Amino acid sequence: EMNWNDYQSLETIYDYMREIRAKYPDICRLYTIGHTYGGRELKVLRISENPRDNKKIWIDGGIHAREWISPATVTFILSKLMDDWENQPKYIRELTWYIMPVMNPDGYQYSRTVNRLWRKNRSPSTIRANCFGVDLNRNFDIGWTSQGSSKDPCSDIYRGSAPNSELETKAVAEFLSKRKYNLEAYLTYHSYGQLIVYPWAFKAVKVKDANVLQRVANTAAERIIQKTGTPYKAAVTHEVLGIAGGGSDDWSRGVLGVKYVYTVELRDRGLNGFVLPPKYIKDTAIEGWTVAETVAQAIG
Ligand code: 0X9
Ligand code: ZN
Repeated sequence: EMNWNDYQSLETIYDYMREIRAKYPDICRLYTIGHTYGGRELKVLRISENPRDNKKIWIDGGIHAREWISPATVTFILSKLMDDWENQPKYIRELTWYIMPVMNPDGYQYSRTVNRLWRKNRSPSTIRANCFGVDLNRNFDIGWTSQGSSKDPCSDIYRGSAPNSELETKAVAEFLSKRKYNLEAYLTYHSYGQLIVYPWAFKAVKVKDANVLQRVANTAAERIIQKTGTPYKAAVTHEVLGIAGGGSDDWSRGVLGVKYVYTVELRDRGLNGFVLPPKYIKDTAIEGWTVAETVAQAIG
């Protein structure tokens, strides 16, 4: 039932994760790491031949509800890994992969059924009766009060009542905190802009090894051009997107100490924006997979 000719429902995505788990029970483990305000499961699939010793890579999508190309890309990455696991290069098979296609299932469902351009989750505000949702990418516990987020619950970039106030943020932060040993990469897929960006976002400073992160991102961008012809720009986050606190990327670098941290802004550059037509899913997903491959190779 899963395919990349169209955007899929949460149910289809979760069924696909279960299907992969059933097909490769020896190397897959399916976690429910928590539930949303709406009672939906938060699901993560682990792929590993050696969970005890492997270096780890985390990949998530769907932090923002309307960015449908993100869950589509992350499930595509899952398919690229699992359709031919035995023939993957060593640098892929010797990693432990954690894959979470939809971090914000309540928002995704709401965007699919009620309001296409919804961004946040769907938790109700206690201080503003008619306003819903927190921007999960402003709710992580780093630079939470810095600029680029809002304390107004009606805002699209509402940071929440406190860091980790949201069930989704809390579940991911707790899950990853327990697994930070050997966690070498954190990749998070968004749209749009065709960017590969790395910390920091919460302050106008580069990380010490920014040259390494820039070089790996450049390599990914060059490979993407070769494969699909689409230009991606590699850069420091605050320089191209402005300062914003509370992001999952900064949190994984600043709090967990993960080295290879990237936010990938997938297609396009604004022509269709968040409403990317389904005919572009496959090539865009190949671009997302190319970033993951390149980072996996860099971890070595
Ligand atoms: O603003 C965001 O959260 C991301 N852009 S989007 O249009 N997909 O909403 C960019 C995230 C960059 N990283 C941080 N701001 N920490
Ligand atoms: Zn986003």
